[in-house]
Amino acid sequence: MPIVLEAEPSPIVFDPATTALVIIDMQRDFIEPGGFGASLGNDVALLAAAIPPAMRLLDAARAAGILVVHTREGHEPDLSDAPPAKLERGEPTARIGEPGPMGRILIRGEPGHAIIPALAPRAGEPVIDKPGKGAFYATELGGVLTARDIATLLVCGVTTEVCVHTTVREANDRGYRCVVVGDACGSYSPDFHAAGLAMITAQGGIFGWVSESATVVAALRGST
Ligand code: TIU
Repeated sequence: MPIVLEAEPSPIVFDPATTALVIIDMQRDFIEPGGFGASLGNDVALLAAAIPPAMRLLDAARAAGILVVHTREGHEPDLSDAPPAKLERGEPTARIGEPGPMGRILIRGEPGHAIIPALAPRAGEPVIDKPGKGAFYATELGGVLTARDIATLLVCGVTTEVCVHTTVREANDRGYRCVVVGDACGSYSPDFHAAGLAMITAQGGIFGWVSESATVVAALRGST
């Protein structure tokens, strides 16, 4: 049954049967000290506020029976999928692939690469490993969504202006209606978080819609 969700810049009608919750990169490497995010000089504590709203969203999505997709940014241990342009970038305290307190930075299979326990994937929920910022580039995400006739994406995770934004831009160009759940997203920069959300809804919703976790949770509960 289609349901109406209050959102900016306008309400959006979506059918839970053709909707997926996509949780972007809620990994220890971004959220906890000693990982990739911290190596770039960020205060990782700024991402903590997104965790409880994302947990409530995940619970509601599971209860409503909608598809839940998790993504993880990271690379093969031999770095064969990490372009030099990414490896060489900036002046981090530890580069991708170097050892840290949670294992090698941003490498698949290392402790830091894991999704935080509070949002751990359940058996059967697709986990998309991505080498880039966007979740469609060089991944099977498009095929997963197409196979289930998904038309609308509820998107949350970290960081708002980097991997959430890149994924939403990719999805928008592929024809998906994207609802970014603002308080379930986090950024190392409050200013970029606010600007990132504003960019989604500007110009009549140039990349999609923005809503809040409580609004989405209430809508999903009403659908069951
Ligand atoms: N640095 C930063 O803000 N983000 C990333 O590098 N990746 C994600 O957003 N997942």
